[in-house]
Amino acid sequence: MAGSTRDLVILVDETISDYHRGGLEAAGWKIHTIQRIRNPKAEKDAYNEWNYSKFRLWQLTDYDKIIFIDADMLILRNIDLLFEMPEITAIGNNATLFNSGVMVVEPSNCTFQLLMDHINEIESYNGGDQGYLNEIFTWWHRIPKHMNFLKHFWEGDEKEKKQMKTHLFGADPPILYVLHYLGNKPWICFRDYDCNWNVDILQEFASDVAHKTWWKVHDAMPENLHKYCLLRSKQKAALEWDRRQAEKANYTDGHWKIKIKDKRLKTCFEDFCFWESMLWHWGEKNWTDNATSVAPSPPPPVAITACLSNLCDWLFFHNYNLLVDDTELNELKIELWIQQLYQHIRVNCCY
Ligand SMILES: [Mn+2]
Repeated sequence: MAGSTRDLVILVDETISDYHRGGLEAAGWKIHTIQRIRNPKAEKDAYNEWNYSKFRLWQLTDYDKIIFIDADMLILRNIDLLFEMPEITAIGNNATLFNSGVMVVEPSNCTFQLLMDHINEIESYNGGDQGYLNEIFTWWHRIPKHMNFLKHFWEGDEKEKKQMKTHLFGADPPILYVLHYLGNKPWICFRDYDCNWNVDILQEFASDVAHKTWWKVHDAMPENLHKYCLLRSKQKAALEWDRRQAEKANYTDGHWKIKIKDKRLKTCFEDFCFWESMLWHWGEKNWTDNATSVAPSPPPPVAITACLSNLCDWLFFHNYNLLVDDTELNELKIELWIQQLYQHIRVNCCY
């Protein structure tokens, strides 16, 4: 955290496991458990269902002032100077709206109550906490973009602008104070390149230089923390899925051709490690274009033996993951899940 001398407090809800809390503690964070706050205007299980939990910041009244930071940022230079600024201090997204990724906040139960009182009536322009907070805090203090610099190339960015941004993403010693990783995050990609390259709608977020900057920080972390950055089997399959789509579309950046050397590809920490099986049916049909696509045909009738004794646990585990871990549930993920289930039956049931 770039030499901050202040308390590092992290708000976690009940969805964060003891294992991961342990990792956060080992990294120097004080764990503060909160009750989630549901956004009443969000769809069930949508990405923004619980993001009003951020309002809990105003209940941290042990502190006079907080610099709130999103979880998808690198703090490259000390930002303690922001403690001199009042609520709300933030960077501008445009002429009138602030970005809620970095904010100076002054905890107050009264303000918290104000936020909660209008939760059913105020409409957020983007469906998230940012839109809501911009309705409440219409008078705010603008700081330079370097305090929350978005890893993003806008469509209208000229070549020089792109070069300038790339220079900022990679500068050593750093020029930016905070780098905000929009799009796919480096820790859910392979080390070899920014996986935003493999998805056309995410390519505006792709920057190998910014990606490398994150990995430099990762490698400088104590070794015992690296295990918290391993990839789940499901994620490996999803990455390979995207790579194959990019190959099929023959994207000219050619990142999909890179042979992955990241050791995390071969490291597994889950019960289910055979992620390749999740892709067995890849290319047989196109899930996105064919709404009538069906699950692969079920295996022959199973001689029910020991396999079923842990099947319930397995089902519960994966179903739970699917609902709780995923920010968006789509056909592909459900399909992968069904394939995993069949794989489990093939491996563990004797028929
Ligand atoms: Mn963010």
